[in-house]
Amino acid sequence: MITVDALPGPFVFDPRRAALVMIDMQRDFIEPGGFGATLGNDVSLLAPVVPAAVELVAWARQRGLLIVHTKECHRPDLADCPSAKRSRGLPSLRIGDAGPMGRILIDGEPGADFVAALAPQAGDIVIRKPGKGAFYATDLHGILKDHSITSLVFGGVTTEVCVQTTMREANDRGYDSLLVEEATGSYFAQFKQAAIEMIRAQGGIVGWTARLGALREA
Ligand code: C5J
Repeated sequence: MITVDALPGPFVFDPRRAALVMIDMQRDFIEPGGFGATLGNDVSLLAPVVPAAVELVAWARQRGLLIVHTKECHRPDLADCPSAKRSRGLPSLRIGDAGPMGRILIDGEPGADFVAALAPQAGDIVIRKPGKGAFYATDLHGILKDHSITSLVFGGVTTEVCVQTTMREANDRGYDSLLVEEATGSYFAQFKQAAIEMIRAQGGIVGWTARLGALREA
């Protein structure tokens, strides 16, 4: 068993029954010209997440955790993109429009791919998801069950949108979840902080949070 010094208390898990879920570390969210930028966000704010996420993936590989990478993306024909999602707000480009990294948030386009430092390796699981939560309209729960996974370690972007949504979905499905603070990020520092506090409040109502250093020492 591995014990991580976490909040609101120790996070104890069996690495053979744990998976790292790295949420949406895609060029569309982290690099200029993608989905995040079209919404008016300063994507450079997410740059520090990349080296921390790389360290978290290496940590998880070394301990034998199953590695899962999710990507928020849609079919080229947009059949899995609700019109409410596509039409919302005033982005400079909408989902499916052609941008500097190909069509925005479309599976197979360069922008929807993972940042180079976090490219999946052989044996990793890749989940394509049309929603914010990684359990919605995907095979994730079945795959985790097939691997007898009961504990999840999370990193990725953005903290208060796809990461928190997926942690809440995981919580309702019976998983124990830990969010690693440096390995997640938001375009809004205050939303990241609020999400971290919401997750671990009330005795860990959604799960646990820990610093990367605590995992190194675990
Ligand atoms: C967003 C995500 N923020 N991956 N997606 O739209 O958090």
